[in-house]
Amino acid sequence: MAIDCMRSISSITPKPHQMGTINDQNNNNKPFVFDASFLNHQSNIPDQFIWPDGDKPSNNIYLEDLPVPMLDLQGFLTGNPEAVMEASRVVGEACVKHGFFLVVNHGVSNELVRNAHKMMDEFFEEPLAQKQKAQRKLGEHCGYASSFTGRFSSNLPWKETLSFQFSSEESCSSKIVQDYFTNTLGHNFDHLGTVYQDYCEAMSQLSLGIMELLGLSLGVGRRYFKEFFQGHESVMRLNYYPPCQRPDLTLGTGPHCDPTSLTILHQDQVGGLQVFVDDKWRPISPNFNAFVVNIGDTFTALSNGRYKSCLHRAVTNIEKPRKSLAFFLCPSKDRLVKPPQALVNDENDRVYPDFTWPMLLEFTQKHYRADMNTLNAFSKWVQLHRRDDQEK
Ligand SMILES: O=C(O)CCC(=O)C(=O)O
Repeated sequence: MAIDCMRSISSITPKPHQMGTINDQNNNNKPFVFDASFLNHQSNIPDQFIWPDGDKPSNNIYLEDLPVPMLDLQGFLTGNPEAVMEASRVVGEACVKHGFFLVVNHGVSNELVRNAHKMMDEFFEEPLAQKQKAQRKLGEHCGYASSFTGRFSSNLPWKETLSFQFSSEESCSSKIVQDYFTNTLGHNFDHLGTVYQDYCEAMSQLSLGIMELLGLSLGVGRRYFKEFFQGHESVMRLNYYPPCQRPDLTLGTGPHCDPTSLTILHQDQVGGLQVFVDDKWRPISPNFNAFVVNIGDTFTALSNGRYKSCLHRAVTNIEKPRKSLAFFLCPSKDRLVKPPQALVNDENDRVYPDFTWPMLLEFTQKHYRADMNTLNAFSKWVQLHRRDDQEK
């Protein structure tokens, strides 16, 4: 989850010669916008979207797909004890290696997934003014955003996103997503709210099931992490990547590890997700029947460093728009993130300090652009602040 933070639209300062290149509407000192309908025909890519040589997709020799294990959840969902143990073994092995695996027979209806993609087309094909009704506000991480509404002015991602909160807290889970769509976009978008409410509920259930397997695989029991994430306050993000005439220069999502706990991603049939393993970028090809699941930094901390949160990115392509649906599981805001005692012993010292999810979120929003070192940088930052506080 590359979490961008709003500063102000005017803080982006493109060179004067680029103004018309980015968007002709901008000539009269209007704020810059990522106008996909204009940009996707441009072969003259604005500098802000051109990544340094080391990150350019053209500089990577592509190998075949990353061999990620395919986890069949049928036996787990029907309560077959042998299948549960086998599933937890597969998950554990993947998480020690790179933290990525696929799940199939997951119990989420194909129709719901198809509708969730269809609703993305409806939203992102709306005129900009309509999408901007959900504009992400200063300091917030939910809402409609494009590259030019983030806090960065270089290495910008070639995409638009809509992010919203989901809570499994009994008191507010009933219609949090539906209410968000109605309140920000109006009643014409009620049907999107209904679909994404159902989708988030399905993701919540699936992620808690995966937490059971993660608990078993780490030897702390099936209930430990499931209970830890009860009442979770998670984020759903719709990623919309317009075609780009220079996919060799740009990235749809820059390289990052997710600071969150667990990500469940569904990509459409276009392809673009890549994971950095053994010093190489390796694609994970689309599979409509599968969700791509990966460990985030917060779970790395919960596992006392045993399970990896791995660098990944999304590349662009010249022909078709690409869509992905990302559900980011996060602990509720007052939960202390610390590994279970069973994972800390004489051979395994504590690796990361105690923290809460809002602290890490704030760090990635205000102080640090998420990359492969976020968790280490955050740990140092926490320790430094705690030392300062003690010395006061
Ligand atoms: O679209 C993708 O394949 C990856 C998206 C992603 O990494 C993110 O939203 O953080």
